[in-house]
Amino acid sequence: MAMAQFGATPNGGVCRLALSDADKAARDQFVRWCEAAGCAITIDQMGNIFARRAGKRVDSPPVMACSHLDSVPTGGKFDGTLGVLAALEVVETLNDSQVATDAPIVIASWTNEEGVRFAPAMIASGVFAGIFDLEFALGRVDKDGRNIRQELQRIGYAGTAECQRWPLGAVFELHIEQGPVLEAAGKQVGIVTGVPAIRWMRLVLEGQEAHAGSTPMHLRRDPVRAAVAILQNAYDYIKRFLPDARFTVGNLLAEPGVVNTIPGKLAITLDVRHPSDKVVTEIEQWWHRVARDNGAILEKLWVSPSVQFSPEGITAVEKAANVVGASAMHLGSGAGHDAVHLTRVAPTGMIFIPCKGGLSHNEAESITPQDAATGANVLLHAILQVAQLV
Ligand code: HGY
Ligand code: MN
Ligand code: MN
Repeated sequence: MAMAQFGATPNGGVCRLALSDADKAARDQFVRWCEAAGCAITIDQMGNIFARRAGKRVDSPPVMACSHLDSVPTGGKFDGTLGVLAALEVVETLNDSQVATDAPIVIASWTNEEGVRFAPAMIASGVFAGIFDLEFALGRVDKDGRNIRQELQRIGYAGTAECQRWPLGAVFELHIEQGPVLEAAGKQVGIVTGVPAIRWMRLVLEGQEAHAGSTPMHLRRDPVRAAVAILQNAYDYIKRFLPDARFTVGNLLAEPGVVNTIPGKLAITLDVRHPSDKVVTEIEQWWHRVARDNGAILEKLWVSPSVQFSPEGITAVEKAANVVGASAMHLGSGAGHDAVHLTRVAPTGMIFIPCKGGLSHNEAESITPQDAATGANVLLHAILQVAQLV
């Protein structure tokens, strides 16, 4: 709740866009709390924050608990933040209990998980895992043309540590489910099995700017009119891939965007998801045909392949849920997470707790303290299984 003051919105949510002043304030607070808990702080070239609690055996690869502090513009208090602060809570609990682990424990807060200011999402955990090139990532710009490199320098998080993978015993991420499944099933914990394939694209329809009053309807090249038919077809088309497909138009931008000028340009963002890479590729091909048939441009903003977490990661979470005595179920994630990239470099497990009404990316996002504690306890015991080698 204290972290939610950074970027707090009047409706009780947070707007903490990556590398904004609010993100900086949250980062600074997080670093202060970690230092107070005795952690050593490292910042890497992508501004990722690592807080390390020493282990008895310096040669053991650390166990990581991670998530993100950045949010979408009308985000909730818990998306990402829960996982970062629960990891800190684990460290503080071990400190209070004077428990020394064999392996070090590292808390990681990844830069720009959301990808809404700088596309694509999860870009910094992607550089760490070797999915994205550092220069590509540092050069990504926001709508005002500012890039990640400049913004990291501006907020004082342009770290010098190499942003690249290092040995990890295991990685765990606690996150709210952001969907309705756990709440409907009355389960306290989700043992996450995987994350769907995700494609972000932008369809750009060209028209001709002209006067809204003096241009007869049959003499117009109106991209909005073309978009109406396209979107109707798109919502019909996606039905054949239900119940697992997801299709979202998050932003429609008409330019010049004024009431009395027929738009010369209409840009439509497309977020397509499905557990099967093949299906998402088929849907993407459909959009390429739509672009071709309408003389439009289809930009590809992000390709994230479908991911299944490793049996080791899933089993570690299952065992931890048993130790805690939490009611649990396996489920797939609808949202993308940094764990998607980390599972490529270490055994990775994700833990979900319910959120009210399954609502997220909404200022009303909420969880109960009991669920937060259960999730943190499962995170603690998942970490201990790996960090406590004996
Ligand atoms: O888009 C996602 O799934 C995540 O919230 N970045
Ligand atoms: Mn998240
Ligand atoms: Mn999110």
